[in-house]
Amino acid sequence: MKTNYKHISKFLSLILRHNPDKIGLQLDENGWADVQELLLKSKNSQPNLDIELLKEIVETNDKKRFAFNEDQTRIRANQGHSIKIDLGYSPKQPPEFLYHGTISKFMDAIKENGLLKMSRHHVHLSEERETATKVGSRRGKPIILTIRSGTMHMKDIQFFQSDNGVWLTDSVSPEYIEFKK
Ligand code: HQG
Repeated sequence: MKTNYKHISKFLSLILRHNPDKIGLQLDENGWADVQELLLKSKNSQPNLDIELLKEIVETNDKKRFAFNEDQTRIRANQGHSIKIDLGYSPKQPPEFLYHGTISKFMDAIKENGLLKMSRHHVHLSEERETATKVGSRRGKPIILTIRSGTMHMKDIQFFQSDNGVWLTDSVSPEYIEFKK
């Protein structure tokens, strides 16, 4: 991602996931913002952001963090919100195993309490170990936990998959996590 994109992508994450109020933007209950309103209200802090650049960022963003509605009049973040919105994802059967990347300083708490959603809406899990490794590496030397998602699903614990492929669930109790001895 070009540096400028990265900067604007971070700005969009902040506005569309955490603090739309920062630029006086309103999201609807499903997290959608009006594209024209977003562009207008972003002018001060992001003078380079126009509809063409926005489209390019939505298309090329490394994690497909954002999505347009069908006629491209509205935009939202695919996941990762801390504000309360309903993404409208339907429950879905997960694969037998999913992965979560974390770091050693959290391990005692995770062994004790399992995975908690912390400041986000859900616990985020990946289908690929490699993705989980990248997620963990944001904080330090990654530790990859294998989650028995198939067993959880059999116990009626719900999973959702975001439009960019991230698996979401409410929490993962320690009994469903494979800890290396
Ligand atoms: C840890 C990024 C103590 C958890 C990534 C993680 C991902 C606990 C941190 C997405 C815990 C929360 C999500 C417990 C979990 N005690 N620590 N009981 N349970 N933790 O950022 O999964 O760039 O909210 O292991 O790439 O790291 O934003 O979650 O280290 O896809 O698009 O608490 O965010 O995507 O951190 O990352 P986060 P995450 P974006």
